Parts: sequence; C-alpha cells; structure tokens
Amino acid sequence: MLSAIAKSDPQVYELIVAEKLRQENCIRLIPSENYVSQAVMDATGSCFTNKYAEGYPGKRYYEGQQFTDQAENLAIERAKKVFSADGANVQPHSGSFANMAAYCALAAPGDTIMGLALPHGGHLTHGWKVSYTGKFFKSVQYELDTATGRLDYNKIADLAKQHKPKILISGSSAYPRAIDFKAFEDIAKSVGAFHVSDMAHIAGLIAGGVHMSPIPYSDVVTTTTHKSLRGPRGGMILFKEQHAAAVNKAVFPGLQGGPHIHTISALAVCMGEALTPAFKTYAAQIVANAKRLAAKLMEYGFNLVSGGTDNHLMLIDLRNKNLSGKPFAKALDRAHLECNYNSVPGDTAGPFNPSGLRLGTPATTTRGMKEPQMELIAAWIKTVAENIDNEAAIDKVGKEVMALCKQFPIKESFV
Ligand code: DSN
Repeated sequence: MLSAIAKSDPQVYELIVAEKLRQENCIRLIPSENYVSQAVMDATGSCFTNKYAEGYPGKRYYEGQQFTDQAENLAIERAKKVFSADGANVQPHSGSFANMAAYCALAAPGDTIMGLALPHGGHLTHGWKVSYTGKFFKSVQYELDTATGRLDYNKIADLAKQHKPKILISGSSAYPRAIDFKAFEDIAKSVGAFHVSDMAHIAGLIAGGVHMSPIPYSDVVTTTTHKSLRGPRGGMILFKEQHAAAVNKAVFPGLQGGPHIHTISALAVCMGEALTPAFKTYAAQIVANAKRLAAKLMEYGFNLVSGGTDNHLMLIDLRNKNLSGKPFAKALDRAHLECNYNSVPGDTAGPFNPSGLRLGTPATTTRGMKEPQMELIAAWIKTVAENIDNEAAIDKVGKEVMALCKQFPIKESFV
C-alpha cells in the first residue's frame, strides 16, 4: 500500500516512514496510545473510505450500501458481544463526539451535567469550561480527594444532592484506580440523574475482563476505540435499549453527517480481536505491567498519585523531586521514552508545565514486554530524572532503549 504513496507523494511517504521508525525505536508510555494490528491498519485504509453512508444500516440516504450495511452491522453485533450491551452506535468520529452525543440524547441545552474536573483526571468533554460540553450545559465538576488521590463517593453524592444534575458522568483520562461504576449508578439513581460512563481509557481492560464493566450500571457508555481497546481511531456508544432511538438520533443527524465506514470496518476487525482469548491475556498483562512499573518507580522514590495503580496507568507527582512535568517529559522523549506531562490533583502549577507525568502500559504490552522490561523502564526513568541536564547520560539511556526495542518488534497480528 505504501509503495503507491512512495511513487505519487514522496514527501508524505517519507513522513510516514519516519513516524513508523520513531514508533519502532521508542518505548511508548502514553496510556491512551497503542499499536494496532496490520489487519486493523489495512481495514482503515480500505476502499470503504470512498463511500458515503449517511443514516443507519437499512435506512441510508445514498444508494450502493450493499456492503457498508454489512460492515456496520458486523461492528455493532461484535461490539454488543464484547461488552454484553443491548445496543451500540459505532459512528462517532471520536470520543468527544460520543460524549456530546450521549449528553444530547439524555439532556437539553442548559441542563446540568456533572463530571470529574480536568485537572483531577477528567476529560475536557466531561464539562470542563473551555469545552462545548461546559458551555451548552450547566456544568458541575467533582474532584478527587487530594489527600488520597482517589474518588470520594460520599462527596460526589453530596454534590449530586446539592446540584441535582440531569446526567452524572463517571470515567476519566488520568485516574489510576478502579472505578466503582455501581457506586456512580447508585448516586445517579438517588438524585434522578442519568448515568453516562466514559470508559475510553479502560475499554480494553473491560473487554478483557480485568476491570468492572460499567454496562450493567449505566444508561449510556461512551468510549474511544483506539486506546487499550487497540482499534482504529474513533468513538463508540453502548446503550440500554430504551435509549437507542435518542442516542442514534443524537449522533446522526444531530451531530454528524456521513459515518466513516473504513473506520467502522476496522472497528469490526478490532472487536473480532477483542473476542479472542489472546485479548484477555493482553488485558491482564497490561495491568500486571503497570503494577510492576509503579512498584519500581515508588521504590526509586517517585510519589505516585494514590500510591499506585489498579489499571493501565499511573501518575507521578514530581513535587518531591525538584522537577516539573514538561522538561522531564521532554528529557524522557530524548531518551526514546515517550510519555506526557499532566496535572496532579491539587496542582497549582498550571496545565502547560504541570507537576505530574502520566505513564501507561497498553503499547509496551502490545509489543510483548513484561515485568522484567518494566523494571528496566523504571530504572531508565530514574536515570533521566537524575540527569535532566546531562545530555550524554540521556543519550546513553536512549541507546539502551533502542536496543530493547529491537528485541520487541512491532507485531502484525495478536491472535
Ligand atoms: N487525549 C486522550 C488521552 O490522552 O487521555 C483523552 O481523550
């Protein structure tokens, strides 16, 4: 496939090749990123990209849907099976659209929504003020307990009682602990709210059976499809049967036009992979790797928010290290260790140079790395922290990282 680009547009071809090499030669620790199988990649680049398909299977506004309908139905049926859901909408172009569609399905502009604040690990689209979700809706934000770094369900219940939201949102982008979706559902029910769960980060762990599923406890569940779930970039909504019409209407024609059938067919491939026993093993290893990486980092004196992890990610609070997030993340990147700077609960440093670093294990686990490699990674992170201004030391780590990467080539298939 790439040979066509090489011939017709060498400039773009070179960028793709360079990015591929970069991804091969670094240890990717951004918890929301992964490597997809070649099958997912191929489906993403298929001729379905040529086809418009506004509407839903069996009810489109363009002809020529003999195969698009089948592809979308396949993705829906597999998604329902993976997550034991009543229904699925596989059209959202992203997690942000999925969230907005969920809110529009269940609430009217001006209604109150309540989600986790961005600096405490929530997502922009959980009602943060710069996001349209925080402008179209009245937004109330709950926070973590800054002493424990954990969700405080009693405080969330009190806030819900006070503000009576129409929608209570559970889920996060930077929370290292298991989420009790039943507790959220109980709170939502007690104030007459709908419960929307955003499982984007942990969808792969839920599919693999190593994290509590929000499906039985939520009216609507949203997710991206490319994080721990290891599918194409996109979004998806799972719902209880009674919300089917409202959710589908909110996605199309409410927020979007034509669905990306090439992405949807790649999602069908991803859902097929998620149904294999190998995916369960993968999900369990993601957590085992995160726990080992976290334990080693703590052994080296790094403070982790909440004192560890239950899932795929951890947040280092650098305030005891005389380091701040941005320069540290940049130094690690020079050492071929890719992660992102992040706020930590109670951070006063601001979002552009916050006091934390966010790390996760979905991508390294996809490459086949296990606990011994996590120990190496922790040691390299310590070395870089201690040599933030020493380019020779950082370079030496980078060479060691690349040598390890060579031992764990990017695989084409996981089943
Ligand atoms: N940007 C994503 C993340 O990195 O967590 C959230 O959508």
